[in-house]
Amino acid sequence: MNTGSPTPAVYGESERPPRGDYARGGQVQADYTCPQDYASYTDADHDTYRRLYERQAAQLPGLACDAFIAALPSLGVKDRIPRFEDINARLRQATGWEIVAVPGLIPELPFFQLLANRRFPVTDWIRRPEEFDYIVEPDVFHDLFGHVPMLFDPTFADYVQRYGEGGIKAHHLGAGEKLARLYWYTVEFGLIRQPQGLRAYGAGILSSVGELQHAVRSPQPHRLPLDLVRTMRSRYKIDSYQSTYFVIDSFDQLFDMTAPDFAPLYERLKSEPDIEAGALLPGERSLGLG
Ligand code: HBI
Ligand code: FE
Repeated sequence: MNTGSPTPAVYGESERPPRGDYARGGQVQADYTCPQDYASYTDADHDTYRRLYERQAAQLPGLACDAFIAALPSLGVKDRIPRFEDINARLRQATGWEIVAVPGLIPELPFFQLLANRRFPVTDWIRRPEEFDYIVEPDVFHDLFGHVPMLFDPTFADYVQRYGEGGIKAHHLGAGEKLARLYWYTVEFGLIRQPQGLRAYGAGILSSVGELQHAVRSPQPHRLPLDLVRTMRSRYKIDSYQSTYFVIDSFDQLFDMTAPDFAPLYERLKSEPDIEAGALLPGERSLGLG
């Protein structure tokens, strides 16, 4: 496919055009997947990955959830960017998921369709050295390190597939933006209460150098029990740490709460106003730490 001027529905409310080469000499398919352009990685790119991995892996204990820590070694090599096919050999066996390369952010519907088919889109390019600490758009480090270990957890993996199926329906009902907020507050920025305390399972937290401490330990942000309507009403910021996180008790809870048809929820949401990022409703109280 040749998408000269792609207009993906970008993460959150960003109006920048997405980065990444969506033409690639005709290598990008209609579903936005493409071969991982492994030959284009420079030594500096591999070094960026190695340093990001090392720094992030060092701060996981006590902050990342058990499922994430257990599966991280399944990514394989840590001193260079892994080949997606090598990860797929293990991932297919574990949960039947596979990762597929994409040139960057893709539109909502093809994104949902890939998830519904247990194919997780992974951006193949890596950030520039000057973006080492922070990048707004997902790159290969965010997508691989942040997302892929959780896809080795069978219940979480089923949740993401179910999310994709729900996304296709939401898209056709005009509710894609509302449902995207559920993705944001779970898959990207979710917290889980484990017996030992609060831990992160969201990829945006787990791949961020500063947000891991902020999300799990700082007294600053609000932490609320996950509620479908509350999350789907909640706006979010894409260029700062989150000011509100939603907490689950188990991945079974996440899977079970997304079993019902969401169509009645979308109807209800039409008469419930959006909530600004970080705002609390009357009567809401933040959960304690720990
Ligand atoms: N594309 N590559 C990529 N990665 C995403 O996480 C992504 C996307 N397109 C759309 C999208 N996310 C959103 O609509 C989700 O937040 C639901
Ligand atoms: Fe992400």
